[in-house]
Amino acid sequence: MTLRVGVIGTGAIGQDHIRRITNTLSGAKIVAVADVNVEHAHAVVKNEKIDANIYGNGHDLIQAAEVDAVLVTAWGPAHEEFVVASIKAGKPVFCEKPLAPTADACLRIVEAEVTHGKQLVQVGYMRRYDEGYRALKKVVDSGKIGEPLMVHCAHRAPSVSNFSGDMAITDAFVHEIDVLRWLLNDDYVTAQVILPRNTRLAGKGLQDPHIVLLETKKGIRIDTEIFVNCQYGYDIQCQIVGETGTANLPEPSSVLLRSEAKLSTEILTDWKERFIESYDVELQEWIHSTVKGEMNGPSAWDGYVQAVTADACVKAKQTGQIVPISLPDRPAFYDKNQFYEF
Ligand code: NAI
Ligand code: NAD
Ligand code: ISE
Repeated sequence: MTLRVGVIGTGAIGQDHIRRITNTLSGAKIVAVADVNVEHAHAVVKNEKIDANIYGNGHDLIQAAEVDAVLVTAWGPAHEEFVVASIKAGKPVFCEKPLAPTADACLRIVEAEVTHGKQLVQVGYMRRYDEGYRALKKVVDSGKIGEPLMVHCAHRAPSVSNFSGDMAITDAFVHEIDVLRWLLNDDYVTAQVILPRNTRLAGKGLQDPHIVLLETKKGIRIDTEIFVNCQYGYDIQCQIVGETGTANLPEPSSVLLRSEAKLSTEILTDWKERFIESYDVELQEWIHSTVKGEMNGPSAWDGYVQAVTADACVKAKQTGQIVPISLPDRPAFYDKNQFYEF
């Protein structure tokens, strides 16, 4: 069976996902696209040479008979209405991160899914599908470095033209929030944010970098530098310090170059390239499991936990305080795929 997918939001990542489903992956085809900017949707369909119906409204796409499953790649504030409408229509929905910009909105999605009674939502946290993170998780789970005690991370991007407010936390750091709780099989209990000297290269009124300190239920301490105008590259670092050793996220493979009296390796500059294989694996697994009627990836509950944690980080930044993070009990509905082992 070929999964017939409708895409809502034909911006940067929407186009990327359309391309990978059309040209790289198997088992699915794009049959419909929608964007608030309809001309843009027309241009994407034309440029990508796909045979897809174009809708001016995401809700019409969700209701369309030719659409089996929905891919939401609109900007964050539009996610909730489309995810909830997909659930109500009984259609599987892959939603790009963040599931929604606020914890309340994520909780409404969780409630809609639990009420519907079948898991239909997957959130686009692709780092769980990254070969490097999966290798790191294997090492941690094997006990080779003993119990994890501390984690040191960095999330660096060369520059971000579209960031405002606290998006360094709510748009970029959310990837660490998700992947670290998966990696450690743990949840967070407190957040603290330290603001270093500001770079002169941040946008007007924006803080950059940030240091975020998270504490987990097991007492693991995580420090992350988020530096989204670092200029030199898109550089994701993660080191786990355990009782008997340390484990580092592997660097992306790169040619070791001896030239012009230098020994060097390239540093990637674009997030699309850094995690290109993870996006492919993530969507391929989503296609396969959706066709089988299963849902195995990051769930709406994971999206909710990420949003609660991000809210606490933003509050910690605003107040300078250590902010407690409290979550309601996870509905049993989500037990099956909690930290699903790949
Ligand atoms: P974008 O701004 O390039 O594209 C968003 C598109 O959605 C635009 O074409 C816009 O017109 C459309 N749109 C917005 N509201 C809409 C609505 N109500 N109905 C229909 N279309 C609507 O944004 P980008 O960078 O593609 O990001 C989209 C989503 O993907 C965001 O949630 C972002 O966080 C996520 N993302 C995830 C990444 C990842 O690594 N997983 C990387 C980049 C983005
Ligand atoms: P973008 O601005 O390039 O594209 C967003 C698109 O959505 C635009 O074309 C816009 O017109 C459209 N849109 C907005 N509201 C809409 C609506 N109500 N109905 C239909 N279309 C609507 O943004 P982007 O960079 O593609 O990011 C989109 C989403 O993907 C965001 O949630 C972002 O966080 C996420 N994202 C995830 C990753 C990742 O690594 N997983 C990377 C980039 C972006
Ligand atoms: C973007 O929205 C993403 O999700 C990328 O993966 C992230 O690392 C980048 O900094 C964000 O802008």
